[in-house]
Amino acid sequence: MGYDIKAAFELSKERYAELGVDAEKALSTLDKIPVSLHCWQGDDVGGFELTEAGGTGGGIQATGNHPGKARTIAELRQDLEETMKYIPGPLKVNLHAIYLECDKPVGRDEIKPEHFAGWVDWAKQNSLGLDFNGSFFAHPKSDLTLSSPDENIRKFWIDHAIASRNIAEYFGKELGKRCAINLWIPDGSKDVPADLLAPRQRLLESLDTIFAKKLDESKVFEAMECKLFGIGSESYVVGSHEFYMGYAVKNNKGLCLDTGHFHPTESVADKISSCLLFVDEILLHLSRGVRWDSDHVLTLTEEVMAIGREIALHHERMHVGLDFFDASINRPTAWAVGARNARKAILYGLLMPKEKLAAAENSGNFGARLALLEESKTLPLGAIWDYYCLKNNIPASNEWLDKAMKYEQDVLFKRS
Ligand code: RNT
Ligand code: ZN
Repeated sequence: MGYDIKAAFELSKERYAELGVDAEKALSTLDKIPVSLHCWQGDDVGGFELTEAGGTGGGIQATGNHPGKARTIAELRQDLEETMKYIPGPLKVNLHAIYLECDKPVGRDEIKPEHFAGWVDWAKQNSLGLDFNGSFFAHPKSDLTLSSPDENIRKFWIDHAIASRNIAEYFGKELGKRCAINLWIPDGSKDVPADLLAPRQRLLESLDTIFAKKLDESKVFEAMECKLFGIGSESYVVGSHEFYMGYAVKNNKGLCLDTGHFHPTESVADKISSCLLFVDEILLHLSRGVRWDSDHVLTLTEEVMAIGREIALHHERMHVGLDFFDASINRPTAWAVGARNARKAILYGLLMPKEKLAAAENSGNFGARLALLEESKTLPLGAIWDYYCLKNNIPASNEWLDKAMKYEQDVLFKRS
């Protein structure tokens, strides 16, 4: 007889129950927390614009040339559909403006809902919500964008941002699922600028113009994403954490926290509770920083598990997205590993022995608190996870990988 996932779950459920944790309840909560799959892992952030071909720029290069990347939107959707067979629980798909469908070149300042109608149809067929991002990189005008001293360039990107908001609203209306729209710009400088203030003042004015028209907040959630540094913006980033935190608080907007965008010893898990005291909602870009790169595939680190605990507590005010791009390995595998880890981390959070921890803390017994936290790391999370996969008809453990490898042979390697 093979390994019995259901029997292992029943035993493990008891183990959690001893600590006052209801594993069934954790799974039903997990079913309410969507994870947004970022379309750009499928084609190394290339997009399908008919103009402006070239690298991504802005310090977000995907490195590697593993064969089989999606060459068309049809292939990208096919790969997403395959990947979604490996990930249990509700998903959304996060699009960038450069993933539009068009038969002739369309300026970024002229993109319209009609260029994304195919995505909406596809999302409807697959019961998915869609998220959105304006694309401010990989363009001849994207040296400085919303902070550019050149008024025409600034206007071009303001128009792009406004056009992107209209598309987000269209997604929210059409799909009946709120669309999270995020704004990230690559603006910064390699060396120390003489004037740190002026670009930020211009970005502030640009944002005020972009957000002048209010959108229906039941359809759209709007966030802005900071970064500590990028390749080519090592010394100065216009949209810093303080900039967007201030802007979001003052203007009632959302924040996007990308886990690769801070100093390596800063904890995004720790930031969440503070930010949520001052902004209504947070979007997460789950990513793995490795030295100077901020976009490795998400692994199940202690920091990601700590973020899972925060999501478990605040999921009604959080949007969970992924943001990494690895061109050196099988792309659906990268997606699935990252998405499964995001969900495992949330499950870990939902399975924390919260009441026992609180009791230890409230009685001042910090030794017990430490012991409980450490013991909870080796509770049978894997058995609960396997059962969650089984319940959702998703292959557990290495079985999904066999499927991914077969898909690679049968489909991806046949692409030239
Ligand atoms: C870049 C930001 C941004 C992008 C994507 C493509 O540093 O993280 O979110 O990765 O929008
Ligand atoms: Zn990001």
